[in-house]
Amino acid sequence: MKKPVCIAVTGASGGISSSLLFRLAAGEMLGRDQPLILQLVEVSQAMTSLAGLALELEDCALPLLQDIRIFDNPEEGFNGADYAILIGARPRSAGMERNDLLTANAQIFERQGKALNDFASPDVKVLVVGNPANTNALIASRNAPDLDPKQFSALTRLDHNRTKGLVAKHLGVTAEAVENVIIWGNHSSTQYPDLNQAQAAGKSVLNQIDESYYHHELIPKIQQRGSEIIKARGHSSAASAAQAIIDHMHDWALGTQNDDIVSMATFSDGSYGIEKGLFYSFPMQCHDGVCEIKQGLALSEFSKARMLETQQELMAERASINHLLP
Ligand code: NAX
Repeated sequence: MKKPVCIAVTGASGGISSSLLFRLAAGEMLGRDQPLILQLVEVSQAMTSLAGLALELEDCALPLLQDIRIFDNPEEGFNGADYAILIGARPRSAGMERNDLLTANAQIFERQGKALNDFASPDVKVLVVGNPANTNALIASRNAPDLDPKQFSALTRLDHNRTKGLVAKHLGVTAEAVENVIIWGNHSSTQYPDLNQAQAAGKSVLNQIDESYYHHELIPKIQQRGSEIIKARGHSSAASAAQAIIDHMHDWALGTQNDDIVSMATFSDGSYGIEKGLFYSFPMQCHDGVCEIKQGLALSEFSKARMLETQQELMAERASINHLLP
């Protein structure tokens, strides 16, 4: 029997977590031979409902789940964490400006970054989901000076999976047959879904779809998919976000298959001319618990312009909270 790993999850009684936690505890993220301990973190007002969720998890009698611990603070919640999934964030309320939202979240992710630095495993792998996810990851990482920025990431796998699904539907193949799509940049409407490397059933996707459809319909559809879902169901994505979290952490921990590319927002080391230090979504490959940016991909002028646009948005986000960074 393997040694149990400790997984910390914030926002644990929210919409995404209600889809995520049962699957995670069943072994879908790290494999059905990996025992785990869940450390669930919420704000104090949500502790009663979190306690209820913990009872339900217990009642599943899942063979891998060794313990469930609940906390109203990240310092205890992150203690000894091998994995940290940061879902809880301040949502935008009526009348709140974009900068107010960034500042409110900066306070949350500053404290969580410090808590990870001081209490988590020195090898902790951190995924930020709560929006604005890329900039929240930047803030958490900057507040964790003892951890490598590469231990932090933000979720763009949902955008990646959406791209695969929409391309597959358009071409009449299964999503599994679509490989090597790339999301560049921010998890926002400026993200750039890039199909230049994409293959469907082994053939170039761009040779099979009309360029005008790709540029003028498919890209905006992927960029606006989150809003489309909110409009349709009255809540933001939950089950699909949970799936993306499982995929992201699974690939990080256990590796990407074959030569597949996945999308993750990671610390920019300047690859592809992207501003160093931003958390920017790149094409990634993972082996033995380490993810690296896939190098050497040719970029069209169209791609370069889109990549710059989403970089500029991330730089503006960083500028608005720069005074709060250590
Ligand atoms: P919910 O509002 O259902 O749940 C959020 C939970 O977080 C609440 O229970 C709240 O009490 C808790 N929380 C807030 N601040 C906290 C803190 N400081 N510590 C611990 N818990 C805290 O939202 P949900 O639908 O679960 O979405 C969560 C976040 O994910 C949102 O910011 C959302 O915008 C973001 N998303 C990001 C996605 C991505 O791809 N990066 C996709 C899905 C989602 O939209």
